[in-house]
Amino acid sequence: MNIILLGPPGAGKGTQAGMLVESRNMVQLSTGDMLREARTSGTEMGNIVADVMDRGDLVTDEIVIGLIREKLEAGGDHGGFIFDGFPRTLAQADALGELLAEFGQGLDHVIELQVNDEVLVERILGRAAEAVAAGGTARADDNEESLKVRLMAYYKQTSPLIGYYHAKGDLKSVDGLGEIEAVKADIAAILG
Ligand code: B4P
Repeated sequence: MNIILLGPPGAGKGTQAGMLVESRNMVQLSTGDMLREARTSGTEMGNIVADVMDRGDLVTDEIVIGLIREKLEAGGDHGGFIFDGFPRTLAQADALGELLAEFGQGLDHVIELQVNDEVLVERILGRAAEAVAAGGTARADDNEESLKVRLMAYYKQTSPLIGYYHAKGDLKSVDGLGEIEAVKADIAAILG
């Protein structure tokens, strides 16, 4: 079973994907995590990625699609892929469809987590404050300025995917405002 978790920054995609890995032996493909790993590589590509992410903008389709291709090529024995934070543009969505076809796979569900901006801001700035309170550092893009850009990028470049997958009949929407366990139960009801 292959699924996409779609939603704005802080909607809980990463949180829910992590729990699906535990309960269903699925593999989480978080482009955010892959890009955070790339930025620590010290390569030219890593430096470009770091600047774009810190600003809150989207990294180029070419880089992100390349990262996903590598993961699909690696294959493995598991319960399917959770695409967490990918696709984020229509070009990425088209590329994912082509990649899955190339590897003889399909897409089973696209789950949209619905959360309003007020709560998203509260969660992300809350995560930043918690990290600092624990003696660590906040994620470089978990600040008010970058968050504004992240939300703009979501509404402009990613939200059109809701109509795209709705038209294909793949879209299911879940209220992402509830407690983490409540959101988990709603997703489990969709996956069966
Ligand atoms: P991501 O790493 O994907 O980060 P995100 O969208 O901000 O987070 P997510 O929705 O997973 O929220 P989380 O569960 O962590 O992207 C970061 C950046 O990478 C992007 O801005 C972009 O630059 C780049 N990027 C990534 N993918 C890309 C792509 N495909 N194309 C181009 N660029 C790309 O939850 C956030 C907080 O909320 C946590 O503290 C969590 O504990 C809390 N929370 C979650 N669910 C909750 C709930 N139900 N109730 C209360 N709190 C909850």
